[in-house]
Amino acid sequence: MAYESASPERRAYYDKLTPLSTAPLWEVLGTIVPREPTSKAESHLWRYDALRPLLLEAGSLLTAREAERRVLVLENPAYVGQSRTTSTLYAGLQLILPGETAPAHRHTPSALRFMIEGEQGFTQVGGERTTMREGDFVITPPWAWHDHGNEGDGPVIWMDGLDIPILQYFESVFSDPYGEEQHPLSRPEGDSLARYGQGLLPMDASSPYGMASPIFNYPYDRTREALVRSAQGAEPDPHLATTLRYSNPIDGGWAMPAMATWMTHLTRGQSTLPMRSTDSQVMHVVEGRGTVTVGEQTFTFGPKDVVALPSWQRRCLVASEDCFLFFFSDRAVHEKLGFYREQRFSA
Ligand code: GTQ
Repeated sequence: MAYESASPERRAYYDKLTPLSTAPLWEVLGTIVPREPTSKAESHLWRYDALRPLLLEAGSLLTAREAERRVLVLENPAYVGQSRTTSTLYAGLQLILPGETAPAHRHTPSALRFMIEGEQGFTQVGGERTTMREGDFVITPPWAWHDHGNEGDGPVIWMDGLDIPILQYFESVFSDPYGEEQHPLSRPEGDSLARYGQGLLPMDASSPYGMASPIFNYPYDRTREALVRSAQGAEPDPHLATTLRYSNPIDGGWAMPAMATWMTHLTRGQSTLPMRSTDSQVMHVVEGRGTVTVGEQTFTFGPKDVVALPSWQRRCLVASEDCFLFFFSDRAVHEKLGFYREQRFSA
């Protein structure tokens, strides 16, 4: 029970507070205002080779329509049953089989898709379709209608990242089924990228999606080339290696309102010095192999694996092959609310 170490007099006093829904701060002050963050979340690696067959098995158990979204949630072992990958972030692996569609709906949480397998999957967001290819980073802004499908002949698999736990904390999750399989299209494919994704902007540019970027597919071939060229052009940062963040072209900020996203490139043999930050992160291995150390634990990762990195644990990377690593984190919220902190170590 609570207050076990308190003296009998104090406990008798606390017993009078409890029925009045009142509590003594001095018993819990160190816990609710600690000297530094201690995340309850565990660092964890999900191995794609182990999950892929199970995801495909779900494909024979139920249709995408039946499931609405056929997803295996990557649940942090510290939060079983809570659909959380870190304390604030949700990640899952979604499967769409050939010819299937996942029906149109919208919700207040933002979603990102990071494409893992298949070249003929598509998502339709707010009236525009984009074909999703491996390595593409795709955004579903808050309250935008979206449906997904697969026009290829093999399975389509991607990682979903959502800020559901953040909105749950604020008790502000709403959702809305469209009622039909697909929301109508109002623009040709590629329209957003042409208008906003070429270093050019419409004269009176404002995002149709509020605080989310008007680019909703950042294609991997461009991102990869930008990283390779950046690595050739300058020495890597000791802590960040070669990292480029996905930005909203309208204001230069993060591409999504609550979730920060970036990609890190390390060449074979390269490593980073340890650092820690208050944001929790999810790392998806796009290409390459290596190790990631989080606090006391070191995980060996390979292509398509996913790793949860809790807040304020020292982390560093070692690449045994050329690596391209996608990250999303709650850093955008930390920065907007003014409590982002990080610390970089020299060894
Ligand atoms: O694709 O709309 O993994 O609404 C969780 C909730 C995916 C989606 C998820 C969702 C979606």
